[in-house]
Amino acid sequence: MRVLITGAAGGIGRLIRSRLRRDGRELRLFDIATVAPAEDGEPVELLTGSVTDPSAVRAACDGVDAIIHLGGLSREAPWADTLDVNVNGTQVLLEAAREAGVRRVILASSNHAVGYHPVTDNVAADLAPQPDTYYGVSKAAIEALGALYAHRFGMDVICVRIGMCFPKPMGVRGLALWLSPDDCGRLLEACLSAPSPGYRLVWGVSRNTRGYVSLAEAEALGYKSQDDSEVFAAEILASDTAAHPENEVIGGGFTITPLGEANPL
Ligand code: 15L
Repeated sequence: MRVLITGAAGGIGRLIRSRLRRDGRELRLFDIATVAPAEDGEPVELLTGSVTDPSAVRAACDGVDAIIHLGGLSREAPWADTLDVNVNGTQVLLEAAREAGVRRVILASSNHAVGYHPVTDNVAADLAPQPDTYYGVSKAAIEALGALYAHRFGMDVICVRIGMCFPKPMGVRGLALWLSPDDCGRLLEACLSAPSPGYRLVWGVSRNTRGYVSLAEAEALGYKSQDDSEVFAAEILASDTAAHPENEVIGGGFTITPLGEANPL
């Protein structure tokens, strides 16, 4: 089985590379930036290119069984860039996947597609978009493109509204939204292997004690989280003591970042 990972040089791409290693699986790693070279015997193929370049993306999709599309801007940026890289880039990817006969595509969406939703218990994964930034708008558009390709062409498209995937959660908000790197690997495995999922929208988070989004939709695909941010709670609560009124909505700090300007994490 060959799996294409776009954005393989990015934060999540680097975290999942070793975690998705399986006998009989080859990873094709695609990025505009340099991807770390293969380790001894590591079954990977490295391709350089932009997600907005149709011929490079078509070549990347050739002979592929499934795609994990992480490529794109991962935070707020000027509208023209966001539209081009995230929205146009995803259309280019889905169209190339369709042409190449790739049956399954996993799209990296984000909590910022619904960043203005208030923090309430058990927030469902299929919540209508309430983006908090241009970046959030692009993620809502990515989900819509995925739905179009799934419904029109019968492709399996799973959009994962990722909370926050770093080695450790960042700040108090991260205690609720953390997706541990190991759980990210588990969730992507479930997305790759679930039988005939069609179009799905799921949250990508760990089973955090302080979590508030629903895991049920991801669990229906076979995901079983094994991690909980609570192990970092004491350390984070001691260092992040400021009041955070922005954290009353899911998107937190993104909701107060100026539109179109690069924001800190
Ligand atoms: C995201 O969607 C970003 O890609 C990531 O870098 C984090 O900033 C995360 O959201 C977050 O909500 O903190």
